[in-house]
Amino acid sequence: MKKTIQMEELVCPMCAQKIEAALQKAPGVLSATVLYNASKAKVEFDESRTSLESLKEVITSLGYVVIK
Ligand SMILES: [Cu+2]
Repeated sequence: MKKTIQMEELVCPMCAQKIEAALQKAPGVLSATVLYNASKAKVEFDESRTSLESLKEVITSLGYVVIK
């Protein structure tokens, strides 16, 4: 399943890299790309192993705000 997570505006490209690395390490994630300019995370995941909500939690646990 592929989903896009919209975050509040990212402060710098390092934020995007940090979120991307954390998502890539999360269980069940097949691929993750964070677009710094758009403040969006594109994630492809195995829905039998994780959920969109869990992935949003990965982002919020790093201190970033998920809009939708
Ligand atoms: Cu930053």
